Amino acid sequence: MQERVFDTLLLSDVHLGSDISRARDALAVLDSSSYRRLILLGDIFSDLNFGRLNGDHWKFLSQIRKLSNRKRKIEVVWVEGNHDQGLSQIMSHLVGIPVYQRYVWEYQGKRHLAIHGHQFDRFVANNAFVSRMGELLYARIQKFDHRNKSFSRYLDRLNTRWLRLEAKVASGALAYAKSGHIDRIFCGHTHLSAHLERDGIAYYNTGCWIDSRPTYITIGEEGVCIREYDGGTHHRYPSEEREPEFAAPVDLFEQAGLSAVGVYESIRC
Ligand SMILES: [Mn+2]
Repeated sequence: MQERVFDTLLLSDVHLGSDISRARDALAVLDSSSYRRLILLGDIFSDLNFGRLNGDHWKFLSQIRKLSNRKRKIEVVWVEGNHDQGLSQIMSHLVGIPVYQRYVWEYQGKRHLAIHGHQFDRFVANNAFVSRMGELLYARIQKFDHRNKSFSRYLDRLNTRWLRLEAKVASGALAYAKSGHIDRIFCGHTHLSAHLERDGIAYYNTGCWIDSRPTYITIGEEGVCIREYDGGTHHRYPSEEREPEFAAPVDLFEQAGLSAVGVYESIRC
């Protein structure tokens, strides 16, 4: 049987450098799937401290570098997340792949856009200080939660729920896609995989790799699939459709330095 080759595989929020990063499992997915394009959709790093990377984290980075070798004919793209910000120069040198603020491509006549999603999260965008405090607190709790990390994982879910990130990001992303003639928009950032459609535009969230249910997305002949990694067996994960709570105003994008007028093209960092 011929191996299935996806047009694109997307994953986000691996948080290399965090104790609960599932870098080894993410690497297993990269190694066991075939794809023409790989999009690392932001927050691949947890922070800028390279001293926190362990062996698995370095293996993940080194595999990304290998995949980007021209002989492999795979287009590898890094889309900057809020935790990756400022890493674009280092990444293009260390790993040898281009870093984008947003990335646009076409497949089967549909325009696809990949953007991390923090741009639609007003809490992060407008309260950088408060957000930083939350991160520091979370890092501290992680440090003291050695045993099985269950509390950190629980807190991670609770935290995103509490911020209502998912609804904000989904509704902001859908509005953003609409104003730029995009058919499918892909985000990370919320750590919760999701799929919803509005006005003929599809929003997908890639989820994360620091949780008990790590997920990634494939795009191919059969369409878009949110897949759950389960120790070697890759389950298709039923997508949940939820109504976004409110629409983000277009000037939010302007504030974030993302023009919401015209037909979107990719933006390099
Ligand atoms: Mn993020």
